[in-house]
Amino acid sequence: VSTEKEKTLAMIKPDGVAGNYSDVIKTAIFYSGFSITQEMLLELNEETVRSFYAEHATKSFFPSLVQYMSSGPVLIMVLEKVNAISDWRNLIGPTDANKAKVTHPNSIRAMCGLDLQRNCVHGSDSPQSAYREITFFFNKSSSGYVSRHDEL
Ligand code: DGI
Repeated sequence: VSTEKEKTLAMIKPDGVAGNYSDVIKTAIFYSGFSITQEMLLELNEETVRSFYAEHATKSFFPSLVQYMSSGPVLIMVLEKVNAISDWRNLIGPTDANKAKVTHPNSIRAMCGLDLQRNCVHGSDSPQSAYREITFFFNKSSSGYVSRHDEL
């Protein structure tokens, strides 16, 4: 665990935005010590989702995932704090919201997720994916990345 501030990409997915969970999730974000350094609400088109989730392109659930993620507005945020990546993953809980309700009842996915696919929120899973995902949506220099991070 480093003492250096870290950034991660967080997203409130279409079911979370449509279910009016944005405010309670942002409250949880602030209570947990994160700053939100960038934020935008947008609707992802299918091509953007395919590119964002390219690592899952061969999975059987991919067409369904693409349809779901492009079904309504999402709230994309850059979160910053020490240990942001793993702390945000811990706060959102396991991928399957139904499992989260049993094993991690205080997690965000337990609170507002519906099932394995409609799990309400996204979080980067490593420094490499945080860098890829933040620069996928936001300008590199406005995200505060310096050249050193380009080597991740
Ligand atoms: O990093 P995570 O979002 O926790 O999980 P992931 O990277 O393995 O999968 C990305 C998203 O794809 C996940 O949030 C929901 C969806 N997904 C993953 N596995 C399945 C799935 N959707 C369906 N329908 N079925 C799956 O097995």
